[in-house]
Amino acid sequence: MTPIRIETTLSIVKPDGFKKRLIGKIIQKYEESGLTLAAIQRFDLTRAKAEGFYSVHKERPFFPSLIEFMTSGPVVVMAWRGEGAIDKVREINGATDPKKAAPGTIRALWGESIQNNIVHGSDGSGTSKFEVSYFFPDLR
Ligand code: IDP
Ligand code: MG
Repeated sequence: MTPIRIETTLSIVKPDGFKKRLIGKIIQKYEESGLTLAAIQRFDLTRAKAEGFYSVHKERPFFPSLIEFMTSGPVVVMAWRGEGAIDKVREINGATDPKKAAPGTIRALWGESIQNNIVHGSDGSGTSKFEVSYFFPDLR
């Protein structure tokens, strides 16, 4: 039997998702997948906070625009916990580009562009640890 791996991963409802009032629908999708909410908070990200979060992308051409976008309105940051939580959240979110995202995923349903794609999800166990503690340093 494969051992059960309980993970905690970070999801963000980005400013486009917040403006479209999708918070409830997004939470419902994660809950229906069996994941459990471990932390949630609304933030108005400062430029510095957004830049630190996306620092792996700082040399990419889209970085300035991404920071503009992420600071354009409130976000809702959540930690979700459960078996295989990292992959589950990324599956529910769908591919980065909404046009390439599988039908029924959050990005396919509501995303408008490769940048304005409604949600974030951590991409691995290293990044999830960094990202969860970046927003929820006291979570255990
Ligand atoms: P991910 O969110 O699916 O993990 P990443 O490649 O890590 O995708 O990119 C982080 C975020 O940067 C994306 O979710 C999206 O908002 C934005 N982004 C990624 N690639 C592009 C691009 O080519 N043009 C504009 N924005 C992009
Ligand atoms: Mg990523």
